[in-house]
Amino acid sequence: MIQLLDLLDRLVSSSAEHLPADQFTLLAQTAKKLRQRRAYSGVLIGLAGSTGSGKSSLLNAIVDEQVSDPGATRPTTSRPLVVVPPGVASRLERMWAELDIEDIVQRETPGSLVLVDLPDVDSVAADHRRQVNDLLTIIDVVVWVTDPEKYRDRIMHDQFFRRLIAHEHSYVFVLNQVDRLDQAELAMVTEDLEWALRRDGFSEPEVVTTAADPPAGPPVGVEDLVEAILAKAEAVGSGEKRMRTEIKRILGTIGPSLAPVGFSDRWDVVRARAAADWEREPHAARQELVAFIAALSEEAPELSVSLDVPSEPTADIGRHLDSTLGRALREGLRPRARSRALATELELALSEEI
Ligand SMILES: Nc1nc2c(ncn2[C@@H]2O[C@H](COP(=O)(O)OP(=O)(O)O)[C@@H](O)[C@H]2O)c(=O)[nH]1
Ligand SMILES: [Mg+2]
Repeated sequence: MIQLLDLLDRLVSSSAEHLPADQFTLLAQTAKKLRQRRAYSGVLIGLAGSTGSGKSSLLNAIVDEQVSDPGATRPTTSRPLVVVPPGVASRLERMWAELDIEDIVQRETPGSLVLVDLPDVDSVAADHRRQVNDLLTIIDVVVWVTDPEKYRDRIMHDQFFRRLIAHEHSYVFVLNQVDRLDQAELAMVTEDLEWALRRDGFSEPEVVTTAADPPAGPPVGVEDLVEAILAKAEAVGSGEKRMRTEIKRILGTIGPSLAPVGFSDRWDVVRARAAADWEREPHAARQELVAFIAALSEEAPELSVSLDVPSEPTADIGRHLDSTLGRALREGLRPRARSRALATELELALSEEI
């Protein structure tokens, strides 16, 4: 397990130079998260959504106790609160400190899951949004809570949902406060929400309907929600299995950017042709080299090599090209090759039995 994390860290270092920015961020986040999470093998559940949708009420209903202040006393919940089963609390302390989480409550939870009541995502403070985004990257299963008014909020769809589809399998969507809808409205709103999520890119959005804190009677739908959460937690798996799955997933994401471009063979051909053309048709030879650089740069965008060849006829142009352009291109492709070797090593380690 430590070996996997070390390899992953080395891959992060080597790929900073050449991976596209979004892929690099994802890779670095994954590595950081797995390091932060290594002391705790269980599954982290986060409740996310906008102010007043019912996150805190749902958390209370799930643990069957008032652990999180409902809206009336804390109109916008700006600080995350975690509910941790006593048995694992000490193992998580360091992680909470790293994440700046101070509100920690020890309670038994269904399936001994760790539950995080996230700050409201519609908070005006950029700091809160950033904290939600940071937390979302370390959470395994996100329970996204919405209500009959806010479910079509464009900010939620544009700023969060669209960007989250990379992790689509780890989401449970909750339509809360369904006590405020009649049967016909409930069917319509649920369908509408599912449609909007599909449009965002979720292929099979799972929507659970609840009333966490209805004006009369006990909560509705909370058992179904707990069941849905436990099923997702089971699918994510715990400990090393979860870590392996995440590493496989990130390797799959960055894989295409590490593909070899077959430089040596192609270079031999291009260089030989340019050298042959050099004296008779220097212009054509140049064009050939420029086209080759362009084609390579398309496949390996990290390359920033321009053509620098003598304008005067040169003896032994083949060797000259090798020691100038050829060397620059080979150097430019080296970080990718190093990352590819590390990715291969990781894949090998992952294929071994645990
Ligand atoms: N009618 C109704 N009100 C609810 C329900 N769930 C929560 N509320 C109320 O909505 C308000 C906001 O709830 P809260 O849990 O604090 O939302 P949060 O901001 O997402 O944490 C509170 O006054 C709750 O009592 C529900 O299912 N039905
Ligand atoms: Mg709240």
